[in-house]
Amino acid sequence: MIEIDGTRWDKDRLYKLVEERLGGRLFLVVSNREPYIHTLSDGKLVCHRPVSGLTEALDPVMRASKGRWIAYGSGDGDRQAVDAHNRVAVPPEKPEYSLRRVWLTDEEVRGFYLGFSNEALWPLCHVASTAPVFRDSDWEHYKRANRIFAEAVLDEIGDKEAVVLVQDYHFALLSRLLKEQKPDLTVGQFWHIPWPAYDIFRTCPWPEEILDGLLGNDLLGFHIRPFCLNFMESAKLGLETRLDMERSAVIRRGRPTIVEPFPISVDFDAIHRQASTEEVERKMAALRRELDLEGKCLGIGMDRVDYTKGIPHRLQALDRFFEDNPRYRGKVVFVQAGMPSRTEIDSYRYIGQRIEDLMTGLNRKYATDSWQPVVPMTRQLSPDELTALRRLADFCIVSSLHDGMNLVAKEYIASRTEEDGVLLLSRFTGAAVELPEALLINPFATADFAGKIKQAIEMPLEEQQRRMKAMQRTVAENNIYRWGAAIVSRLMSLAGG
Ligand code: GDG
Repeated sequence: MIEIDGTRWDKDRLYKLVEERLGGRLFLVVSNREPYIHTLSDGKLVCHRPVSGLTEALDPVMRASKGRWIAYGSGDGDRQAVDAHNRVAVPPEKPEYSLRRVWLTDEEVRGFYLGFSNEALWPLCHVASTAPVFRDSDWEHYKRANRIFAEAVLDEIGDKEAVVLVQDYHFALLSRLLKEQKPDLTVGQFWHIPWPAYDIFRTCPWPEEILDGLLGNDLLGFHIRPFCLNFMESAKLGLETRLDMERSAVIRRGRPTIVEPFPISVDFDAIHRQASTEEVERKMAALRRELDLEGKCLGIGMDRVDYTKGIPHRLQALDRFFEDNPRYRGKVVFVQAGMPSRTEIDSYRYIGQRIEDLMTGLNRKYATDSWQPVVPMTRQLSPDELTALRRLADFCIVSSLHDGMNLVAKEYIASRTEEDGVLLLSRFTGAAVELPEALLINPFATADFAGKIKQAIEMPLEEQQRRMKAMQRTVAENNIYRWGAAIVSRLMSLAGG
């Protein structure tokens, strides 16, 4: 459980917490994606910072700890930017910590990242009607990549006392590998996606290895309690372990792994501030013209194109809504924004095609000369344009079939400077646990879902504001820095700090 106090957390407070609690230990973060990436543009090295809430949250932790971040070097300029130890000091404008890059061959990336991580573990954990693909060769690459990362982490640590925080499902085996070499390390891991029930999990051909790998951690975090309980049950049924429910721990060979929820979030204040800037207002005016929104109600969906996000289900519900409510034809516009992702994988190309077909079908069925019900927006939108869309939208649909947390929902809430707007949120997201004031939907129940779209459009302003204000309080208080503070301080307490 989160043990830090409930008052507002920000970058500076998180920085101080790390300074006070870390002592002389080295702090390391491991993730597949890097916080800074170097690319070559006309032969010149350019450094970018990919937009990511996780990088924002861990940035103060890394700056305060002067630590090391270990990640896969994916940029075409990455090798040129590092020193002989594969390190580069970041942030480039004012270096405060060090990024250690790990190199993987194209074949290793295919097997480890696209293969086992995203074609096996991702569908396995999401139980989203897309069958996992378990290839022996992907598993071999996954094990190998975990070993490559472990070697880099151990090389960085040397004989120092250290605390390691591992990110996500790409590294189920890493913590055990670290602990085998250095039993005194303190290692924690945050698993950003759900954990399924044991009956589902055991369809994986290597359940023992994965469970044992994760039990190399001193601390294992999930977004919400049900995922922790699923994991604990898998550990109990799948391995020789003992559960200590009072401590929320799994004991394996006498050593405990504490399993606790840490609901991730967004930088509420930063999004809220950005939403009020003139630049965002200019983008709003441009989008209003582009979409011809005068006198119309706007709904948005904004997701990575992924079969877990329930995008076809929302389009079917919209179809049903226009079918049942002809008077709203010509009056409601739905923008489906979102970048294609993982397109090297067949199931992602199929879902992209299915979404396109459904949108074309809807527009063919209802569009008139002057109105189109669904507007696909697949172009790369700038952060200002994304915020402008969120501010313009009278309602936002998040219809995941299963989702660890879902940050799109929290970003919509943080962007609502007028404290209005309606969030339709799938019951099957982690976010639904924290946001009961949203209009909760079951994406599979099309008729009910369509009814909720109508309810959103017709919701009186007063009710919108009552719900939105409550959700804003929740997200502002439980922001990304509170998540960072909770997980880092829990890890430090296990390290004895
Ligand atoms: C995993 C878990 C968990 C989306 N479309 C565009 C775009 N986005 C941004 C959103 C948001 C992020 O991507 C998506 O975050 P989510 O949390 O919704 O989903 P996943 O990517 O599946 O993340 C999830 C998360 O990890 C954190 O732990 O919440 O449950 O699945 O920030 O705004 N950004 C841009 N263009 C887009 O078209 N630039």
